[in-house]
Amino acid sequence: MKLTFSAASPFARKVRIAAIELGLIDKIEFSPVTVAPATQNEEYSRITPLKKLPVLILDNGEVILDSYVIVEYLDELAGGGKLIPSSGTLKWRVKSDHSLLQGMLDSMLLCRYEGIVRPEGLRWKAWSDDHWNRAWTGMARFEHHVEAMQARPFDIAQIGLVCVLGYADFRFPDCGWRKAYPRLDAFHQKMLERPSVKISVPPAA
Ligand SMILES: N[C@@H](CCC(=O)N[C@@H](CS)C(=O)NCC(=O)O)C(=O)O
Repeated sequence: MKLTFSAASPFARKVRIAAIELGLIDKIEFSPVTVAPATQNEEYSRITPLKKLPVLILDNGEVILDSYVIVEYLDELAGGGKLIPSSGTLKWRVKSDHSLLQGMLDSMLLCRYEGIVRPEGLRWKAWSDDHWNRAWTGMARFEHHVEAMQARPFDIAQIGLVCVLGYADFRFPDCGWRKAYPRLDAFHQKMLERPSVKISVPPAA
């Protein structure tokens, strides 16, 4: 199978960490792709009309998207219930935590695009402030229950949180999340002890 990939993408990082944790990394070929809003990539649009990465292209040509569904697919391939609990209260807690983190990442990415891709005269500060605030208040939510989260077996929500914090370091290095959220800082430090997390830290911007 092939994964469309960029080392800068927090969504692709999530899949990479999951694949390492599930012991499937050697079965995946990484295929570098460059995508950005307002830039055409016709070849990639034929693979996924959304023109977003990552997608997983199976050996039979079927395409699996998006990052959560890819992790779900890999989890099932590895026997099921490994990174996404298969039933009960924990399943819904983990999925719900992950949805919040996914939304936070979407908002952070929009802030990045607003600051880098959108022409200066067209930027809308109130809009990007609103999106940044969603990510920031999301971090506050996790600051309050990160210890309970960490007590669970390693799961997709913990991976999502690692990717949010890593992306904050990578694209918003002056945002001050470590000072504002010391428990998240401790969580992040601890997570960096995992080879899957450490090896996937985004390259220096
Ligand atoms: N919901 C998607 C989001 C993927 C996503 O937004 N990827 C970014 C790269 S980090 C992208 O492809 N952006 C290109 C664009 O929006 O034009 C997922 O979880 O896979």
